[in-house]
Amino acid sequence: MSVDIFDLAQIVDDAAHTATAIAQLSEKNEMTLEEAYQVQASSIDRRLSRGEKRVGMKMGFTSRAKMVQMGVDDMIWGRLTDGMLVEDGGTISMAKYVHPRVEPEVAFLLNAPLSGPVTPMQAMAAVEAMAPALEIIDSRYEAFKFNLYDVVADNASSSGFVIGPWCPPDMDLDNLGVVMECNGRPVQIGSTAAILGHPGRSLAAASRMAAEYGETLEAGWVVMAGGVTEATPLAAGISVRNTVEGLGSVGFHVEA
Ligand code: OOG
Ligand code: MG
Repeated sequence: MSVDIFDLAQIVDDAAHTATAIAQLSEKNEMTLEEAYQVQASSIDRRLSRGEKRVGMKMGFTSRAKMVQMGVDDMIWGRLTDGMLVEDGGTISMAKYVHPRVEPEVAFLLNAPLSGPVTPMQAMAAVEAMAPALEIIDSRYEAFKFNLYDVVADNASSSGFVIGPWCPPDMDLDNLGVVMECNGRPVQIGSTAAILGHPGRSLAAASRMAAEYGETLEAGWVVMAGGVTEATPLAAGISVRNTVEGLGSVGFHVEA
């Protein structure tokens, strides 16, 4: 039996919108990867019809640490809207999330479109600026448990993203130290090398993978390269900061 894309899109969108955990879609629905991306696209259409704007794309499972933590071995991607943007230095409320986690990332700002298979060098040539970033992920599934199809349908757990100061793309990203602190204590430490050896490879993969579903990365879009380390659970009272060597830092605060 084939799955009802619109029904499933409504289920994941309602779960995100009302911060309510749901059972894994895969328990009752056998989805193909293509159908899972269709559910994702349709759930984002619901957000766009509520007035949100598409502003970019995020990559997932581009580091070994993330694959191991979540038990998924394939790279995935999700769609970013302006409704997910959290201001650098801003505050989020736990009430708006199911069970949020945070992970240190780097973000790219594009000044030219990217479409289809490109080399990391070609991908980096479309980069206007890069920034230290934090991603707030919040799987809508109970206990933060999912398989590949579930997580793709759930927009790759996208929930919030925070972008630090944009820097010109003249630093080599192949091995920059990354330290994520909670209330001043380092909780995750890594290197940008954890992202496929160089985050430019994640950007190239984003261009290739989006094209498989007919999408072009547009000039002006933000692309999140993926978590450098595993994610850390959030709780009220925590202030998070991610510092990327040479790029600066970005942070936010969590309240009840
Ligand atoms: C899925 C999203 C993965 C990343 O950076 O690897 C991701 C999840 O872990 O819930 O955002
Ligand atoms: Mg991420």
